[in-house]
Amino acid sequence: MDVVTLGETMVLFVPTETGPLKYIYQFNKHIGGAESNVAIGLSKLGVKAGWISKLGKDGFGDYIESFIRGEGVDVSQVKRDEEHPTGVFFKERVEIGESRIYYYRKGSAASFMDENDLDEQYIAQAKYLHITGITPGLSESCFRAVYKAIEIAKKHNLKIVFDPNIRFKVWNDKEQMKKIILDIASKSDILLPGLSEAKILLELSDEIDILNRFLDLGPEIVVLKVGEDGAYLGTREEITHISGYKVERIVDPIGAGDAFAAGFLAGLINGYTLKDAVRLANAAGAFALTVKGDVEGLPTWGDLEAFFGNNDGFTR
Ligand code: KDG
Repeated sequence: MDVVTLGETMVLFVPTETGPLKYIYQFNKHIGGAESNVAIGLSKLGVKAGWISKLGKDGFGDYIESFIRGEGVDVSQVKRDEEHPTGVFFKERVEIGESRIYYYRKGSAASFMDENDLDEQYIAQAKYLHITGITPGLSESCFRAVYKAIEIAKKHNLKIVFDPNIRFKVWNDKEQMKKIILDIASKSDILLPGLSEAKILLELSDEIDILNRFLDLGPEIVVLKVGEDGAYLGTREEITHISGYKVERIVDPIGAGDAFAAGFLAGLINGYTLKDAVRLANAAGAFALTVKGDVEGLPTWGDLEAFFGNNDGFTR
């Protein structure tokens, strides 16, 4: 395994039409979970990825497990819980403004994950541990699982990749959320915050100040995502802005950060320079904006080659 990740994945119901949920009668079934989105994105780019989680022993759990396995991700570390259900969430698609999300995940099987669900040897053989700020907010036992995973990663010299992924709805206390997310950021090697969450976490607004403050916390690489303007890459040596790609019709921005993480890590694992890995990440993020679900837009190498104009133009 090149990358191991852990977190909750839920069944995602996407309305067939836009408008308030009150008036929506039909939904399409998808899956969504930041960490498995990244694992699927990596697998589509030929990177060996494993996802650690817990699902209910129910039809939704069967669906999620077989979908993720079908995308080539290793699911050998996914446990099934007889007593607690698989979580679900709904998107509300609007014509004006951003999609909203409604969770039905309290007491889900995944929220009962704990440190004993981690197999040290499984994590030890990977090169990167990918985690997000969602999992420690799910429950006290998930919090312990994340910190145990960090401890194992440090012991076995894995690089820790952390996406803060602020989700206010999973936290009871916002100050506690900030404290925990900043603490995990300080333990990570690669930090991938979005601009709006960085502003919340650091109470700063200037991109360069944000990058410097995050670098001071400890990570060797910080990539600050700034939407269609691309990203800022920060290391101890330099801070560079790398332009993004404009998408004519954004269908749904949710999941773009996960595609970005997958593109960036796939770039690093394939020996790209940091700047080129960010370019790849920007492109992968742009692909994710074009679909209603979280994972269906994640690109393959073929998609990226066509996007960068490296193919011969013959598609049939
Ligand atoms: O990044 C996309 C995620 O927000 C979505 O898949 C659901 O994992 C999810 C969450 O907890 O919000």
